[in-house]
Amino acid sequence: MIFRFLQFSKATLLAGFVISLSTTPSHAQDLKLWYKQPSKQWEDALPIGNGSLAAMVFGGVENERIQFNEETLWTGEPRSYAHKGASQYLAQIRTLLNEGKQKEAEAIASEHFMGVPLRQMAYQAFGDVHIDFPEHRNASDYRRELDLEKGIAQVYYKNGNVGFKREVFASYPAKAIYIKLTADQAGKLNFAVRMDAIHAQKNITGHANELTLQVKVENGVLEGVAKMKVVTDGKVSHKNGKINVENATAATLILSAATNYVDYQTVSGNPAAKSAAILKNAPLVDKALKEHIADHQQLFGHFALHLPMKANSALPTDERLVKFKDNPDDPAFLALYVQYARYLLIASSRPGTHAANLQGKWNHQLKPSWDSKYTVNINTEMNYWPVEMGNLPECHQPLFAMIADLSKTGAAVAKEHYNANGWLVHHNTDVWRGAAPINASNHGIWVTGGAWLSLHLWEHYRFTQDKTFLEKTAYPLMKGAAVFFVDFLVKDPKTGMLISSPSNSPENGGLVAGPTMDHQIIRALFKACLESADVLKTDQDFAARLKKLSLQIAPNQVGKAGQLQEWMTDIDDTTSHHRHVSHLWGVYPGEEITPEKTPELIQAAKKSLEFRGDDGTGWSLAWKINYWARFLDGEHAYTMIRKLFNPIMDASVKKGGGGSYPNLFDAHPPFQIDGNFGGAAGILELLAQSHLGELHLLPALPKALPDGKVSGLVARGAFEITMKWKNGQLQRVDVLSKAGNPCHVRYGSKRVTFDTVKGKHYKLNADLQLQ
Ligand code: FUC
Repeated sequence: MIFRFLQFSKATLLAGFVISLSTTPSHAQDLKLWYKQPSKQWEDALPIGNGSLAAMVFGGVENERIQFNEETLWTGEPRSYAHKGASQYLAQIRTLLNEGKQKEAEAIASEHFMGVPLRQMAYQAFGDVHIDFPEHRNASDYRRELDLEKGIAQVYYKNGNVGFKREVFASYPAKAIYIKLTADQAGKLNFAVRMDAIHAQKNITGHANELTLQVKVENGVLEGVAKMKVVTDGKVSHKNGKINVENATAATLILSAATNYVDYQTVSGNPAAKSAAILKNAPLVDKALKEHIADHQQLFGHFALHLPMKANSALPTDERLVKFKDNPDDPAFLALYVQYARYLLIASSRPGTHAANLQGKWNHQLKPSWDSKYTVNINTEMNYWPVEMGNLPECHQPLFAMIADLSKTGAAVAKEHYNANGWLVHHNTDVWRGAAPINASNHGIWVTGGAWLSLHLWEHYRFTQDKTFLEKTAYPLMKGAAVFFVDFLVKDPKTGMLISSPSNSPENGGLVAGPTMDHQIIRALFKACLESADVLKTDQDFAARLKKLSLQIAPNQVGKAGQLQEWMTDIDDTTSHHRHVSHLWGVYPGEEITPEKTPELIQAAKKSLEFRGDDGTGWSLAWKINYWARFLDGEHAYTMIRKLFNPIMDASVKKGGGGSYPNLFDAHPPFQIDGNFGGAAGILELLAQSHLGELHLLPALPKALPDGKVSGLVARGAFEITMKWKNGQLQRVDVLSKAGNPCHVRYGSKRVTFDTVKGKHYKLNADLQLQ
């Protein structure tokens, strides 16, 4: 059958095309990742996403591959992972730990205390779109790029004397992925398109200008349907699940995908109807592109960071990454890295979608590393570190929706495992909102996942000052998390202090009574609840109780090697280079250990970090950037940034320390997106810190960043900072007060305080004098 879908006037199309088909960067300060060759591996391909759909664009000449995901395609089924009757063993486990019988405690816990099943479920790749251009064997002037400002992946090249262009974007308003193909000479575009998947259970059908890919996961109840329609001015024919387009000037492929997942308890959705409805409602590409760019820029454009371009800044991104290793004088690369993280958040975490998982939403495997789920003993939280400072508070919303679900599944686990009120989450969760301990008792029993997540609600309030959010959403969830610890904390027979037992210092040292990190998190949660109760003028008795309990929780301790103790007893191995440095949580993202207020503890924390060393997995390096920023040591933070930017050009190499792949995805290795977000947060912490109730400007500026300008950087108290610095010195700053709070500003040893009116700007000079 032959169809003809007229969509464009050829004249307009060609005119627009010639201008944008350029093989050299228009100006290299552009917020673009760009390359002179197609992807050789998945970690070269460029990510796009609209929160629920994600895709990797490979940019091959003769064969384009667009590997895509839909966020709800996971293995498994709705279920509670709680272990019935586990709480009967709690006292015994605690006693064994008190008696120093760790192995026995772990053995009992393995048998009676772990989630059922023991492992959580896996996020799944969905499918691939393959576009074949068999005639394109003479490519020249090749360039592919990811335009962070517009949210579009593009490919340009010439085949003979005909220019070809591909624009690929994932639209949040249209809920679909668009692949627009154009030739700069009329009728020269010929290609075949098909869909495929790596699932054993799959079915590919087509008719007229549409293809349908159905998949079903191997181990679970979820199935997905992806649909693709071709809109073109060329001749369309369909055969054997493949669509051929001939003699076109332009063609757009519109892709939708959906599953039967409705929520963590419900799988009664109709994926075929959902994806058909998306396609039916999808606007034509010109309108969709316009709406997409507006939608993307309305978030992306809230923040800008300008750091100077240097000799290497104009290089393609992969070459620039390699060069950075020995010649890190490329400040603009840090700005690109921060903006890439913001781009990735917009692409993977939009209101109404799920929280960004271990790989954001980008996964090409059925057995991804760590199932590409949510590890909440660092990784999931790290994903959201730059979201408030980077002026993307909307992108925090999916995490809050997940926390709301977890407060329910976690309440069942609190009852079943600890006979406690409130809710908790252990070290992992998945799309089914598992909250019970998983994998192994020596690291799966870690009780402060929900508490740490809850602090994100508090941070959102601190940055936005949104009292309705605090009252309706944040405080009830935070309170539930705190209630759990009121019941759970137990007296340490040796010190008489309250401790968290059983738990562990994430993935280091096995099951213990009273890891330092837990106590820091619980104190922070109690403090957040106290302050919330104060703001909301509610729950005074509960607040008083938390205050009293806080003072009884085991404090931070300095050990014999001068280190901050990771546990209750002074047993830290000072030769260990373990990737987790969890006991420094109170330095970052916590704030109870600070240079001014607790100088001895900050010294001890630094000592601990020095013992651990500068190496680590991607996320570990990223966390260390933030630690050094909070130590106000910009030089050491910059050393860590260099390590995070360590080029890892071959993704099959899984050994060794972390770094960055050619597409700047963080390498654990393997790929894990947390480092992208943690690294960006660390760079922002060098420019401003606001956790201590004042806007501390340029608190840890490294020598490598002497000049720069930032705008739209958000600080707690709902202030938006625009500032410029030169030769390492602040030039001027403009503070926009979004909530009318009093403003305390600090720069070096200078400090100023002034009242503000909501919506007004306040300009200060380098001496912090109001202008
Ligand atoms: C924790 C870390 C690992 C990895 C995994 C996803 O288990 O210890 O390094 O990041 O999460």
